[in-house]
Amino acid sequence: MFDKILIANRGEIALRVVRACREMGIRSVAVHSTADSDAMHVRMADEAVCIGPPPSDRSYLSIPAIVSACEISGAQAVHPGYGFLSENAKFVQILEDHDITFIGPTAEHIRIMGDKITAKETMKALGVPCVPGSEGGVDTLEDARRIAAEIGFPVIVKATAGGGGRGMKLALAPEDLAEAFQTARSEAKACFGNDEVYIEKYLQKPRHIEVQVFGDGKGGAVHLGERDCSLQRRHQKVLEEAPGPVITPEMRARIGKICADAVAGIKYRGAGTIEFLYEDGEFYFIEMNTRLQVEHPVTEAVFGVDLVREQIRVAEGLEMSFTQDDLEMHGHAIEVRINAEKLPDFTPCPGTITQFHAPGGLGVRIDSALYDGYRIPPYYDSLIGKLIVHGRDRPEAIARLRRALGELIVDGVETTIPLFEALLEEETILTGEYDIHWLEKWLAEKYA
Ligand code: MV4
Repeated sequence: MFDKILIANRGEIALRVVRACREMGIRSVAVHSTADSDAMHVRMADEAVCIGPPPSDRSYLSIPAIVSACEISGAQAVHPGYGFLSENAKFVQILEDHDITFIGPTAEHIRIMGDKITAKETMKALGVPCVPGSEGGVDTLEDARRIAAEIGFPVIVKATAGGGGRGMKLALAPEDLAEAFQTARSEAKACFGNDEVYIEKYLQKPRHIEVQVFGDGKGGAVHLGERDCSLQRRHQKVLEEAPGPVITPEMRARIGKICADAVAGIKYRGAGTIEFLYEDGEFYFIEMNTRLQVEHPVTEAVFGVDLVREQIRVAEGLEMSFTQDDLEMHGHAIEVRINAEKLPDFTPCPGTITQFHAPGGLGVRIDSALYDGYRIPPYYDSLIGKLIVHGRDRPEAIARLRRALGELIVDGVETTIPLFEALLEEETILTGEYDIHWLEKWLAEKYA
């Protein structure tokens, strides 16, 4: 049993992990940059270690600084949260070399899923439906033309080292292919030091549906349904919900079993997310994330489980505390991301919080590291909190979200709160009939 866990992160997710540790009777160690000395995660953890100056590459991304903090504090394990070092295979390898447990999957699984071609080949071999496209990488324009002709236009050229929307080029018609292919390759080389690309059929109006999976690392795995994360701006999620408004129980059971069997097949350990594009009743795998995600609370709400607690359990070699048969989905949950950003351009807006009031009541959860007088540093991500609501059905969750947004006060900086108030007036949001392009189109019209 771990008696001390170091949290290699900051903000609301660091606090989220502190809370799970405390409930499990495990001591928590916060790490922080000099910009975060007064941060809530530092105050709430049992101990704190300063790991460097404000820039992330010298603090939260510094492997030597974090390994040293483990040695100083005597932490036996590291929870990486999301972002930062959470999907860094080298970090996991180095922790292993120091006999420190990484709370997450193996370095090998992170490596496989980090290379998008290998991820897709692995998933395809495990029976997961994928977007039609090239078998592996495409080296020449000649091959690109042949494959594109086979699958039909439009096609998308993606960097194997990309992901999350980075390193993609669209070719609507044959005459666009040469440029898409060449630019994708040269940008991939410049951005990732790896020019390998692959080609897929471009789906024109899909939804982004992701399946939450969880493995025990010994060949046991479950799924915890899906989240619809189609509401994005520039590949940043804005609002997420579970279950997906258009996913039936039969579809959930079918794709869920495919995903659980796939991760069981590779003896995956911990939390993972299998991302799909969903169009005309079909799921198409695009990527797998090997971390806990920002939006995990909507899954926790509808399944009533603590995913961080389970991550810690399986990292210790314990069994998961539930089986697939134990898991029952209840009601509907919605998360909105509160960012310190100024609309309509979403410009980051660091500054001092002059007043913070969190909403409460039945079915309302706030994950935030804010407090009155908190100074948001300019160095990090602009996410300052998440509001998660849960209701017996989608209309009840929406009513609760509207009510909770009315109670929420974040003064001193501009935030995305007004965006959600406006979205809740939209028929498309109320019916749930949006796709991945709806939000950007709506923003362009509204703020034209
Ligand atoms: C696609 C696609 C259409 N067809 N792949 C963007 C992020 C990365 N995870 C994959 N992405 C896409 N891949 C094919 N074959 C459209 C997107 C995409 C997108 C996906 C999910 C959510 C928002 C998006 C916004 C633009 C493009």
